[in-house]
Amino acid sequence: MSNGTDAHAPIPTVTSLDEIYDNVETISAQSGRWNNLIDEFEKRFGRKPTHIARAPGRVNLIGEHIDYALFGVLPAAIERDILIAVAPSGTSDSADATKSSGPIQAQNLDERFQPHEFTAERHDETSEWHLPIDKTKLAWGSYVKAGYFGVLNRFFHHTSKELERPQGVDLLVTGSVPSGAGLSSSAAMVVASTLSFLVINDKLHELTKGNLVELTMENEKRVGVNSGGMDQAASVISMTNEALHVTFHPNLHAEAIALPKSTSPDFNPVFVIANSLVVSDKVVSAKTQYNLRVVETLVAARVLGRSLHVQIGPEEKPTLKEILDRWLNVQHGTVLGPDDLKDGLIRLIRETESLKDTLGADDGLTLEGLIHASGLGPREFRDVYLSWIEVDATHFKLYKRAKHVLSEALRVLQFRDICIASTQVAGGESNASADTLERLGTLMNESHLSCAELFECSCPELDELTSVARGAGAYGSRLTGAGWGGCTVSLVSETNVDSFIQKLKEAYTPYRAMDDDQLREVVFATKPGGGACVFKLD
Ligand code: NG1
Repeated sequence: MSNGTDAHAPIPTVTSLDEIYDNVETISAQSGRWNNLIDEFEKRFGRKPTHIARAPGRVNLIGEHIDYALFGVLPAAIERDILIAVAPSGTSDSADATKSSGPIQAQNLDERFQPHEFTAERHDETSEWHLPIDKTKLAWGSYVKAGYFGVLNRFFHHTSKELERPQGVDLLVTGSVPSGAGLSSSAAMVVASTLSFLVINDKLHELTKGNLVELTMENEKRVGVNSGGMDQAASVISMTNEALHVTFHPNLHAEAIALPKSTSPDFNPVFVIANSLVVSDKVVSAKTQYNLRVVETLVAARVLGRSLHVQIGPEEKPTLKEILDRWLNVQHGTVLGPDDLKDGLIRLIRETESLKDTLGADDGLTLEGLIHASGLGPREFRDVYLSWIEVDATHFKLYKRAKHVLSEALRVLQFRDICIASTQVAGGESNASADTLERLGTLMNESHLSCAELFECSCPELDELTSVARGAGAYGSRLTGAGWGGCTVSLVSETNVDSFIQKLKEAYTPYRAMDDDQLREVVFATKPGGGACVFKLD
């Protein structure tokens, strides 16, 4: 792991845009946006911001819905980001200031998003902070609250310095990551808001990048989605021009993966993001989609493990990766290397096939069947698998979900291998070829099919857009992010990017009436950008 992707590295504080964006065109395109944010902050709050927290969105190149099963994923940060300008506004002036946090005034440059004002309360100095977040609605302020809540409970709890009082903060947000589009605007919001509260309370230096990933994962759960750590890791740890292979078990680890390059633009891969324009509201649909998949994969892990005589305590809910490690007798805390992991996955996929009926085959198990297959009593089952998360389903498709997760985890390792092999240079020449792009593209296509048919997280528009993309010359195309709407990512040769985008415009009905500016908003080439940081203003 290079230093830059080290989860133990400090969170960067920068003082100029060239420490964030790596080329002159991007810096000049971005500086207007940054200056506008500073001017608007001053107009609204009567003074300049002291800092701007920045967190990028991400595109997941491959590895969908496997982070919460603790298998590695391969995302990259994109240049689109969330910026939050902040300044302290003092501590609480209430009669008993230790029971109430400083006031937060959160505004958004986008007028569609209403301002929010709130403070957190607690019963006394030793109790948890109370800051209600409505999990049934999607409100941008919830992400701000989630960041604040995490910082309060981590740093202003009785176990830390009791007498310190959290600062109030004025903040102004602007974002270029579309929401509900699978580019992780939610994680970018939570990372940027967490950074804002950390910096204003002088706590930034107390966390490493890895700590920030963990804290923001916890914070995001408070909004109602039991996400894995992919988005937070990509937003925090990414490095310009490199994708990240993020692994979660036994510890969070990020390995920089250089994407293949070729001296010929014909074989230089470019990733193009295209928004299906179907908005997928993960929070609202969590019971029947995202959170249901979390439960299905966890129960699948228990049923598989039990059938393979893996030891599982009655109160545990191990993930598929943990079951695989136990089945392979990997010592606790030991990292299973990529080749052993691949072999293990291939074997476990075989076992999953032979246990197809036990896992509910294609139609799934009823709740009764699920409880029976788990080997737990009804009450125990509910306590372990259903008491902490709300789901709504008549059938639970353990076989399909497990098969997707295990085969997708294998594809991530194969994608990584191709990137590593093709970027190993001989005499300074990178050796990406048509074959490299075809092999990567095939894995992306297989990933999409698996998401659509086994994990059932696609939708007709994403299926259409990926198929149009293949017809328009992409080597591979797949949904990216949680799915059920949102974006696709396609692998295209550099030479063909413009004609590819033009062909999408002609073939995907919602794009036909768009002018060039509108189209640029929804279809764009991207290259890996840098991770989150705090910009310090004078
Ligand atoms: P997006 O695309 O941001 O909704 C979600 C999860 C990820 C991961 C992907 C599916 C959040 C914040 N992120 O991503 O952890 O599970 O779905 O691969 O919920």
